[in-house]
Amino acid sequence: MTGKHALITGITGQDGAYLTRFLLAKGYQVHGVVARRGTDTLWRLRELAVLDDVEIIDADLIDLSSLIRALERTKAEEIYNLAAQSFVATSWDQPLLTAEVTAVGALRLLDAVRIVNPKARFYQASTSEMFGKVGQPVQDEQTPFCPRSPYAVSKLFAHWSTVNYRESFNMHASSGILFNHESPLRGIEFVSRKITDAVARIYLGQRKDLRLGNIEAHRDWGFAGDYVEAIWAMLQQPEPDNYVIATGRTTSVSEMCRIAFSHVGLNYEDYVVIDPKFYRPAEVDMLVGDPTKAKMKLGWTAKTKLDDLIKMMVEADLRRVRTELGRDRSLAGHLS
Ligand code: NDP
Ligand code: GDR
Repeated sequence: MTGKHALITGITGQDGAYLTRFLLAKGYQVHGVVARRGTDTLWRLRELAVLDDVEIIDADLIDLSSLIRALERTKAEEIYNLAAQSFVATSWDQPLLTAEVTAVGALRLLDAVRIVNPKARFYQASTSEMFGKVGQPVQDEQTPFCPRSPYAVSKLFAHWSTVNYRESFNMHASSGILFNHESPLRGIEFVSRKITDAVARIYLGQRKDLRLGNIEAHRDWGFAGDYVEAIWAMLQQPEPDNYVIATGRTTSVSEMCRIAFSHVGLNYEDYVVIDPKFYRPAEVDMLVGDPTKAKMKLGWTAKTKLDDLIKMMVEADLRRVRTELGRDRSLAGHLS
């Protein structure tokens, strides 16, 4: 048990929830930055049964003084910057908000760490989207960046800011270049969860079809529960660095549909409808990462196979939809 204090921004997101559970199991005291919202954003922490074990701190990546107060109060030795406007499609509709949170927000937090405790260890959630229009078939830490969305441009700013603070101020600031990772806690707007939720609803008679954009896009998909272990391992290294975290395999969106629908005995081609509304102004066609450095230096490899991940997600969505239907039926019973 470490007894260390960790501060997580983006604790209410998918990775925040898994990282919280992982750090608590290691004996950390976990503090989470939560931005003020009109709706309840704590459902993932509840679902993993960790909400009661963390300290929630009201702060926002847009507000420097709130970040300074959070760092002063928690005296965190490890800071994980997971917060972002993280949905690529939205970044074309809200490019300035995306830059403010995802790019400048990371710099604000780096600067707050520099002011409060420059000896603390810092993790930046970088992304394979920074590779964008890729120049080489498999991407590693040396691959040139070519971002294709306001989101990716913002993440690249945050990545270079992390490297710059490492080099300028000798801070232990690491950047994890993570490829796509999914789970039953994935937001419904991302394609994997959109598919598994639709599979559950179609199978249970709640929906007739699933409308998607470019199903020929390929991604290197892993399980979020595995990826947070790599995030933690980066901050345990003697020196800060950049690491690609990936499975090394790429799969198309259409193949993901095939796996998900076949889990309930359906053929995806009978249900998937292509809707140009979901095409992006500029697409990242194909990503596949080379995680060799992570294996050599962190001892990390992706454990969960894509088939098992998709089955886990379909099963979770079937449970959710059945619960929803049960609730609706009992409400209808009360009203009749
Ligand atoms: P999510 O979208 O699930 O979570 C994003 C988090 O950021 C949420 O907790 C959100 O809070 C928080 N947030 C948004 N704006 C602010 C703000 N202004 N101040 C404070 N918090 C804010 O993302 P994931 O968990 O999937 O990803 C975690 C990080 O890793 C993100 O930075 C993402 O860009 C990056 N990444 C993700 C990958 C993936 O495949 N999942 C791959 C590579 C990188 P709220 O709940 O209130 O909206
Ligand atoms: P991505 O994930 O953009 O890679 O970013 P997303 O699941 O949104 O898209 C993956 C691919 O699927 C194609 N696609 C669709 N996507 C969505 N969301 N909805 C659709 O209907 C649809 N149809 C086809 C997309 O065009 C794309 O090619 C995720 C986020 O978590 C980022 O924060 C993170 O940095 C990267 O992964 C790595």
